Amino acid sequence: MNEFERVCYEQDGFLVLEGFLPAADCDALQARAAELVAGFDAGAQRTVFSTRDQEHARDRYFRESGGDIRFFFEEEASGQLNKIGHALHDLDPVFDRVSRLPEIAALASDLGLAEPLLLQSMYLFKQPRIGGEVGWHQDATYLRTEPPSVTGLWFALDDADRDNGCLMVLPAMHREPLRQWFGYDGGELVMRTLDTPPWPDEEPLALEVPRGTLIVLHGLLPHASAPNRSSRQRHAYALHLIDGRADYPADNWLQRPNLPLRGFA
Ligand SMILES: O=C(O)CCC(=O)C(=O)O
Repeated sequence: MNEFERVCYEQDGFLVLEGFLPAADCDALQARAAELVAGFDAGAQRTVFSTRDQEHARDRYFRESGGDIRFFFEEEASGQLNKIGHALHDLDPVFDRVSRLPEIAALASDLGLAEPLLLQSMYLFKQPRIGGEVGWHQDATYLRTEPPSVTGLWFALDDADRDNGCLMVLPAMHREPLRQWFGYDGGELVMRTLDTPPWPDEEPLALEVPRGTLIVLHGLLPHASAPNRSSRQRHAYALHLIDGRADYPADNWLQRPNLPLRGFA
């Protein structure tokens, strides 16, 4: 990251780095995701979820996904995958290798993460005509440290544009406070509103980017994506980093009791 990029990131709360991830690595992630999907028994999982305490099983499957590789379906299209998460980067050798490329480690250091930890990874499918929208949110809602440090790295594995649901951002809005918080209150997962004013009436910016682009997202920057209305898939890989110097409260939804967090080493 050069000085100009650093200033842009500080001003805007996001940074677009075209050509960051080589085509061979995009290919490797897509091929590996396809293998993981081929090995996943969706029928068996549906059986688990169709028991009497379906909600309970589904909830537990999500709660424990922070330290595992789990498969999540589209809400409005049964049987269609939405994403795989949330510890691909530690449990799968291909995702581990790409997530810990020296170029990513160098970028994390440039971003000011003195003790970077790879907290969460997601393979996002956004299937043709099926992939649903992702509503406006700040990543710090889901991954909170004190002080805030979460930083999103979003890799386009396909060309992304308005038609297939590219990322959208509200530039410079990372200076706004955290609006919502999602985590444990006692044993329950809750969404809590912290700050009520609506988002300022700004035109969102659609980040149309070619395959291999890395978009860096400040943890407080509001972002979203529209449904995929095209006949083209829009796969992406998202990695979320935190700084090990910050406190990671035990009421965050993502907990990894059996899988210690690792950096780039
Ligand atoms: O890929 C998307 O559509 C949204 C991803 C996202 O919000 C994230 O990685 O934090």
